[in-house]
Amino acid sequence: MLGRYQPIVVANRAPLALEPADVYRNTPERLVKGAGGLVTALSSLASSTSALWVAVARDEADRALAARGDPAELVTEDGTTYRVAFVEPTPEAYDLYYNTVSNPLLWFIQHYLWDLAREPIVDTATLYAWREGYVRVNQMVADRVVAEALASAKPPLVFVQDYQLYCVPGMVRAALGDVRIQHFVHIPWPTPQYWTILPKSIRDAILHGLLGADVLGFQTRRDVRNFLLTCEENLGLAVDFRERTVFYEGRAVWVRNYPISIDVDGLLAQADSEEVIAEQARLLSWRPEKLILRVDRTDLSKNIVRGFLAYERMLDYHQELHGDVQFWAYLQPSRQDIDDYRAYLGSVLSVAARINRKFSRGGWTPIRVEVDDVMARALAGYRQFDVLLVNPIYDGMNLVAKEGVVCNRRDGVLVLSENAGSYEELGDFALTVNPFDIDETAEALYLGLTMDAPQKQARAERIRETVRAADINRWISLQVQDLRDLID
Ligand code: GDG
Repeated sequence: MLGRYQPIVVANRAPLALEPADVYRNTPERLVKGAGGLVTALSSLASSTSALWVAVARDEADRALAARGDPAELVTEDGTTYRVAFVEPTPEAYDLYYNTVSNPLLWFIQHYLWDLAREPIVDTATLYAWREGYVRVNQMVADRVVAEALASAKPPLVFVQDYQLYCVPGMVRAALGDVRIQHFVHIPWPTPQYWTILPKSIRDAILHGLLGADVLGFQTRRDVRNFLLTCEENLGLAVDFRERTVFYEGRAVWVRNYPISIDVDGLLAQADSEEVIAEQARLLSWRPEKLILRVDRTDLSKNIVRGFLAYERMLDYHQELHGDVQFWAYLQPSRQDIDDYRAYLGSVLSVAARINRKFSRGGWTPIRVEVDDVMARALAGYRQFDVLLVNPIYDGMNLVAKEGVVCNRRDGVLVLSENAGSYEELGDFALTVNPFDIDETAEALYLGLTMDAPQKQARAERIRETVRAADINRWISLQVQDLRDLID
């Protein structure tokens, strides 16, 4: 079905990045594929159908790639070819679009992260950042999609990604009229009330923008329900909850959940690579008898500090575990140009240091924090954990939960927040927790560490089966299937 169409994938980030040559280390320039399931999934779509990828140039390295062609034909180290059309906003517009509106304003709203008694303060600067940053960059992206659609011999199929580009579907529809558009939101969709933090002009523009699509994809059923409610309550639109449809300007917009997943075979092959084997050897040189692991970006939504406080409680209650257990937090630095994020990483480090001062004895350190960005090290951790802690405050899906259990060699136990998207699929086989409750989390960590082998094996097996049955290819195929139903 896709062959009759020209797919256009639209995302903030290109699927690859340029790592410039380093004269001091004597390393050549590299074109590296972006990490994560989204790139993998959309890459298979993009390479099998010669899709075009429209992305925003974020920095000098992206601008250097943009200069290589329009669209640029780019071949990554592993031989995959991408066609990428970059839009190039001014650094000021990009900063307002990305660092003021998308992160933190929208990200904080969609993860319920604001401390509402104090923040956010909305003023004319917010409206300026929205207009001159977010809307402006969205318009540039939409214009580029429209130009490519008009230049194509085949009718376009537009796949827009995520919260940075909410206005794009409406803008593309305004220009092209009859065109098939799908938008997928990777992060949670909060309640209608929580959206009213934003000025009406902004929150309405977000809904009008999204409703330009034919199909709106979310991670979970809860997100779908919240979106339908938001359309009904905040815009007064007619909504059919059974059919999961919003009636908008004479069209029926389908709202569906497509839980994102992982490329199981690709991930397992990567976990067998030389690099991961070397990282595992390193890990085995220091690992204690019982290993608790977390792998996260240093994002406020990931709830890293409460994870440490829960572990501290567990050590308070269970002195017998002292010396035998270690909590390894493997953290990727994230958004360090935003003050709240820098401060958050500071609290993560200082809470870990306090707990280590409190309990360390002999050669034993209860928490090991590593802040780095080496995927092979995360995979080595996945292979080796006894308990994997995934306790986000709110999370769209959380792929670490899926990847970790699929790769693990010890039938390790997943401790999972009831507010992670993956809870809908994996909750029955994990030890689930309220992420705010550190006593409950402490108890779950303890249960996970002491669970008997048959029970651990049964739970891990059910998670592996669930993830295999709904892998990343299914995420894509469900979306394509719905578009096919819509077109036929
Ligand atoms: C957003 C939503 C949603 C791990 N270590 C390294 C590294 N990783 C990879 C993991 C995993 C990815 O990073 C993290 O994905 P998550 O899903 O856990 O979280 P977000 O980054 O917040 O992703 C989330 C997702 O989008 C997809 O829709 O599930 O809810 O928030 O794949 O393997 N990556 C790199 N270095 C590492 O050291 N580069």
